[in-house]
Amino acid sequence: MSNATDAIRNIAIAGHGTTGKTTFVENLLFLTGAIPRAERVESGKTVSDYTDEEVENKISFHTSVTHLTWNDCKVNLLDTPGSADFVGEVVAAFRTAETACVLVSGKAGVQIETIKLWRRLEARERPRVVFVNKMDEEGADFQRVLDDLSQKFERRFVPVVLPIGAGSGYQGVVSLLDNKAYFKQDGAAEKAGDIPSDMADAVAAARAALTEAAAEGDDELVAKFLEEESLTPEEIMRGLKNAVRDLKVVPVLCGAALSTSGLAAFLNVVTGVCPSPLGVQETVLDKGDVESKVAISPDGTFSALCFKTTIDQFSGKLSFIKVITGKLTPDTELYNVREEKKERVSKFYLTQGKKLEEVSQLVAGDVGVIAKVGSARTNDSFGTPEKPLHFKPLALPQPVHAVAVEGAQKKDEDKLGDALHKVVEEDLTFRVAFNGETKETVISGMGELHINMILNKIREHQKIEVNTRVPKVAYRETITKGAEATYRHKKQSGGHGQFGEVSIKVKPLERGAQYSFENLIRGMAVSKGYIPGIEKGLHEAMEEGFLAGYPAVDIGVELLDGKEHSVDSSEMAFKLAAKGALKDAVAKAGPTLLEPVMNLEVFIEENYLGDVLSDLTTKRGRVLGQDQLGGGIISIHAQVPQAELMRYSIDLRSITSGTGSFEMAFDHYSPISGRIADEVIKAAQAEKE
Ligand SMILES: Nc1nc2c(ncn2[C@@H]2O[C@H](COP(=O)(O)OP(=O)(O)O)[C@@H](O)[C@H]2O)c(=O)[nH]1
Ligand SMILES: [Mg+2]
Repeated sequence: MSNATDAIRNIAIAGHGTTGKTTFVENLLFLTGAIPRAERVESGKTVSDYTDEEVENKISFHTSVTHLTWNDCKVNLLDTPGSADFVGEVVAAFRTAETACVLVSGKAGVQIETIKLWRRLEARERPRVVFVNKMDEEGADFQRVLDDLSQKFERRFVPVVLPIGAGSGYQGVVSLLDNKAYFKQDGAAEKAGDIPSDMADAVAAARAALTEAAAEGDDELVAKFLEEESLTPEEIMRGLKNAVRDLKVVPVLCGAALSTSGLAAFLNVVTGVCPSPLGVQETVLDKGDVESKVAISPDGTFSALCFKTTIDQFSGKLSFIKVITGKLTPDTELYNVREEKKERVSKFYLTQGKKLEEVSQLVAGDVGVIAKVGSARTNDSFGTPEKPLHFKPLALPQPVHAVAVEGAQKKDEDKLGDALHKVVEEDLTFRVAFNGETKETVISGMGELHINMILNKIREHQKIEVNTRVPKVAYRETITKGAEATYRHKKQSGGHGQFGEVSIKVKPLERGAQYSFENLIRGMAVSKGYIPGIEKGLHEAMEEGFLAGYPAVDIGVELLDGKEHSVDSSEMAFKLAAKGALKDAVAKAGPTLLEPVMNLEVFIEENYLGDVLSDLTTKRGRVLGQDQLGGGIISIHAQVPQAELMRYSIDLRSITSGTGSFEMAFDHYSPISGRIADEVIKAAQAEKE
């Protein structure tokens, strides 16, 4: 096997849940002799679904990395999870692989997650191929799926294989690239043979279409094709390679992964048509966030990016890296660019699922694992102190599901905190935050499944009980009109008294402006030395809130006047006077609560539209628009108060029988009044008591 960068192919295997990705990878490993036999997902023994939670649930939660050899190329396969709960793992795979293979079911065609991951691939401008799987299932229809793809996505889809039969009559595929038929053999590799005679016309037509598409990948070939109306097989390969790299063409294949069918043709496309890492541009962030590019190349000093971290009970911390320039050898000094720290790394590995295979070098473009590198975190760049390249980190979507957690027993709190922070190191879509306002530890992630997986793992490994509840909403308080107040703080107790008087004016500021302070006192009414005390008092009052104990925002304060006493005045007295003045002024200024409002995008199948919309209405949502994404899939844009979305992951699942999914991000704060505000204030008072 060649170790050269141009002989590597990194392929992310992505698709809607249960389209057969894990089975596909398993059978590719089997076909190429990397494993002696292919296991079924249901057995819990596949190479790429190996964690306890995957074995137990029979679905993929993590991206796992496997590799095989075909046509003298090293092919790295990154098997990704299909569920939106684990999108972070998918994004990491898309960042790492030069090509994505999108699996769709021959029966179901394009599904909701297919659309969502396609959009991510478009944003990354990643070359891709489509594999139409499960051609052996009743109802599978290659042409229908092809039409479905063309209708939903603005790309040119070109078949490079044709199925022989479908459903129970499915026998294998015809490869248009080498003009051979590959017949499926149950439990064994496919058998090459002649193209069935009744398919001659269909094959000729498909081959002509493929030739035309390939020609367009290369100006020279276009000219030749126009003249001679044909290309040699080598020319077709070359043209197709360019067309795929430039996103002019998306090759479409098909097969039945479960019976190792269609996989040889797929691997021929991977090695012959899909781009190698060599020369692919990686984005580097220079100082001041200026972006520049570095080409993947075996030349130069070693640099790499960490795209995934796992913490294994036995092997400790494993950092998955992709080498960008140079190579990693046992002599390489590893330098963590973020930490500005040198690290030792004596051993590194290739992975075959959970199996680690020690290697003596990792060359540019390859992916592997370095073990027990203390400072390494996902998104870290490694290089040399002389040339510390900081590769652009993965951009991950915002968490959509949050719960408040606490140890069932007080003594478990520290253990829980440590365990949660470990997860953060592994998983960039998972966050832990202590909310000082609500006094809650809030964890958030990409869905209920994601959060439950994490908590179950902690419960099991740490042997602690963890309680969860719906988190409190981080409300804010503000005013709606201007007002003035004067407050005198005066105490006469024994010897020294306390005296300070402050007159202020408050006015509402623009949303998001937070706070402003202006000292308008002319003359000497208050000594300069007391002004910091006044400001402190105002700050404290803003933090403590006026209605329900939430921080006040978007209030401008003008200090109009004040009085001091030559003996009894102090910074403390002015602080208390300022606090009192602000409280009195706010009470006259139409105080109101603000609630966070989220931007929501919901993806659903058409038949659930009515139910989803009416649910959004009961959640006080404002629907901004709908997009027909084609083929009965709709996306809805809406703005909805966060208070109503705390359990949306669960609600949407039940409304859409598990098919819907959504993304959301904070948008703005909006005033609330009436019954809803009263309830928030009442709840806050009850909490206080
Ligand atoms: N009939 C049929 N079933 C398949 C095929 N490929 C996968 N499956 C089954 O589909 C189910 C989901 O497969 P899995 O590989 O876990 O899908 P993933 O969620 O995309 O990784 C399993 O029961 C597989 O055995 C196929 O080509 N034909
Ligand atoms: Mg899977």
